[in-house]
Amino acid sequence: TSPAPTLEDKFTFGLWTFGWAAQDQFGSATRAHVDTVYAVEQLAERNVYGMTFHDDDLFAFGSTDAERQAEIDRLKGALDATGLKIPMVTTNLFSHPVFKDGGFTSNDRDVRRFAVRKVLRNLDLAAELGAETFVMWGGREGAEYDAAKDIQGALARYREAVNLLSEYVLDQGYSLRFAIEPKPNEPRGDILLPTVGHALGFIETLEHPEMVGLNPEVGHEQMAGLNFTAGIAQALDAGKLFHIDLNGQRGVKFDQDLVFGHGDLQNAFSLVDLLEHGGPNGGQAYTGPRHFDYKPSRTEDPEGVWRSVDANMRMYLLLKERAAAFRADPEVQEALAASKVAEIQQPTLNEGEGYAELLADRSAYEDFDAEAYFDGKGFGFVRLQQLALEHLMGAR
Ligand code: ASC
Ligand code: MN
Ligand code: MN
Ligand code: MN
Repeated sequence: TSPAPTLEDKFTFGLWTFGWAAQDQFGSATRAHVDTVYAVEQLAERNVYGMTFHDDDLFAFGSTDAERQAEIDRLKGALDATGLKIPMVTTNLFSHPVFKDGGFTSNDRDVRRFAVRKVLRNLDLAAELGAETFVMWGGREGAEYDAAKDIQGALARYREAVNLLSEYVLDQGYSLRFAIEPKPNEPRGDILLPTVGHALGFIETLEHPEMVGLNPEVGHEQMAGLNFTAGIAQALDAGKLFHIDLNGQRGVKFDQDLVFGHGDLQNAFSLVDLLEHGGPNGGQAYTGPRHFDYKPSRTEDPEGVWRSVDANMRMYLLLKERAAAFRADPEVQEALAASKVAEIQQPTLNEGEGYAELLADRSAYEDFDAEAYFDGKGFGFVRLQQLALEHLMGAR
């Protein structure tokens, strides 16, 4: 099968992904800078829906107003010519040395004021380009040393910044929502809001929690040893999956940013099933952009880079086909029923029942024979998982 991307798939890529020149901690760049207009043309040719960027991806930090505007105008020209969209914009508060101890949460107050101003300026640009989502990845918001950072103070400053930005968006009448991107570590030893769960808790402390959701990244949760699909299900349950960063990661190690599906393939399969179908019982699905935040490996030349762009979309579409086949298989439906996967949808209490009625129900406790109940019978989860993997492998 050869599924081909369409605009309805809503695939999007960061300018910094295929644009990465592949410099790393141990070696210099292996590829040249990718021109923005050329990139927009390449994406549009592939039926990619949109592109995203950090301010500093589009115009170098420290650009004059004229240089900045020239790059914005070149981008706009390319968007007009191709129809490509900019659904998300984000701010670089991590590359310049001034942000070495963070942006919103640097111990240095002048740095914090500069960081907030940099974001305010970028919000105007995001709104001008019609973006719906404004991502905040706080890569430098953190510490290496417990003695060096007042975490409660840093969270208070993070909150202060997001509250101010929310107020600005409301006052300007922009239709932007914020999406916080968790990451446990790298580049800092420990990053604030390290997982989906930490960020969900923080959002509830904000002045405008309704304006702030999440941009979880596959590899970032997996770096913490967590099940990404399960975290996404909780984000959907909370109504907070505003955006998503798809990529690949193999286990608990440095952030690999591999092509989507080139890491934990099983988890990628269950993720696509969740995003497309809302999980086994047709719960909340995801309708936003399928955004790839990966890095073409340092070994790749320009042709390899564009192949890796295609690979992300192809992996998603192949997994989508496999997930649909899994759901449609009568044997899977039978196995799901045998495993009582739908029974989780049934409330534990009867209609109108409270604890008094439950306490009065002798069949629930006094007459419930826990020893005899299953009488040696299991749930059959392994059979179900085997069926899932056989579909994933194209064996059914
Ligand atoms: C982002 C984002 C990340 C980082 C990383 C920068 O905006 O989502 O994960 O920046 O891609 O290299
Ligand atoms: Mn307000
Ligand atoms: Mn990453
Ligand atoms: Mn990301």
